[in-house]
Amino acid sequence: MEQENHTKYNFEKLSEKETMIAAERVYSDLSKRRSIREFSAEPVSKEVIERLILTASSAPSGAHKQPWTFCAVGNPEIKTAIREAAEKEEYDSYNGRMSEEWLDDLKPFGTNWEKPFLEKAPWLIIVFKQSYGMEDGQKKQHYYVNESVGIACGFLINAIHKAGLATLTHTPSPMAFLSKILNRPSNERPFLVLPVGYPEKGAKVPDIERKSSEEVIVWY
Ligand code: IYR
Repeated sequence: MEQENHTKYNFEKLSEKETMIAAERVYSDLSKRRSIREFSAEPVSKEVIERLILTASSAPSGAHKQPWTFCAVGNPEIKTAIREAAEKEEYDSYNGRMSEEWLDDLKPFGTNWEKPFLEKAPWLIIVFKQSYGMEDGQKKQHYYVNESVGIACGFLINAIHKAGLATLTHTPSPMAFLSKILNRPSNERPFLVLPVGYPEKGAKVPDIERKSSEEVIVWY
């Protein structure tokens, strides 16, 4: 079926050899990415953050609704308010809300209720999912919202790494305080907090291993 609104896709085909080299390169580069919890206060320009968010927003989404809002917070007072509210929730989580098994699973990562990176990192990108759209006061349906926003966050994490910066997928729980502080409309729900910046000099990361191809792939 010919679709009138379709336009030619400019696809650049690589040779088989170039494809293998490219796949190896992307694996080697992305497998060096690590979640960072110790951020330096070194600034990152607004222009850089804008490019990273536009990359995230180029992700595929259900019916191309792009059901996301990225709040980029560089304002120190707002970062402080977010830190204080997040730590309040995290304190309760670490002291009663999380199960023994959960706390045990987190021991190797050395996490606790204190979240200094929420103030120190030059930017916090707070990702909101739009459960439905709002156009001229009318509710508009969105589709596969969690999948779409999850994919966009994957693009964002990749872009942050490729731009030579670091991040952390932070999920304070519950996250309703973010809607309040950032004054978001009721069709939006907080999805993920990503502090973005440079790692602190000498920052350490847990010594982890990743699952092998045998453990994660089933070939048919
Ligand atoms: N949200 C808490 C707890 C936490 C939970 C998981 I699962 C992690 O992988 C890491 C932390 C926190 O940010 O500390």
